[in-house]
Amino acid sequence: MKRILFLVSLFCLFSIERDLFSQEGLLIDDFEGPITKETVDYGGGKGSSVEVFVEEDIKSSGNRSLKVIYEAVLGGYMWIARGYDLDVKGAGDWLILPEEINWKDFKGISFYVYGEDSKNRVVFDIKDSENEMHRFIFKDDFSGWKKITCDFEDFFVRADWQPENAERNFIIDFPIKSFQFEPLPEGKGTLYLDCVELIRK
Ligand SMILES: [Ca+2]
Ligand SMILES: [Ca+2]
Repeated sequence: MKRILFLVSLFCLFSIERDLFSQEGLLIDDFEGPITKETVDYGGGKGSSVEVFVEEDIKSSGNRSLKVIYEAVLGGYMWIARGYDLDVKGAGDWLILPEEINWKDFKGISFYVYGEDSKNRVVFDIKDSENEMHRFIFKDDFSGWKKITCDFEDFFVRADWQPENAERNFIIDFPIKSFQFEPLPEGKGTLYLDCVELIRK
């Protein structure tokens, strides 16, 4: 019996491994688990607000996506983050740990967004190993799913704010520990996010 259990777990491990590595990218977050205040680090300030939900009908991969309903007002800010070393510890729920990734094999990060052609601009920030935030911006100027591709060389250092403990050297230091989305003011709407992958070189 023990032997069968061992073989079954081995098979499961190989299956997960195969799914993670079968595509041209490395899937790091598919939002398949629960979406709550305990699993997503999100919030807003100075008048801006955001709520997150599980979405089971509109999804790009797997069975679920992350639904975001937001209102970004002038002077306000918000964030929707997943990854490690965040205030919400349960947001550290990637499919693979940052330190287990061979970052030198990858040239960027991509994700799927279900847009509504709102023309709103949306930030995608990554936080590097020294807590420095690097920024990429895309525009919701499409309807339905679109793959957004961000090469690491296209990120710029976030100028408006950095964490107090950030070591600011203007370089993306690996491993990246977390990512976060922020619809920029002014705008309101709904976005769905799914399938965050690293892009192979
Ligand atoms: Ca998914
Ligand atoms: Ca850095």
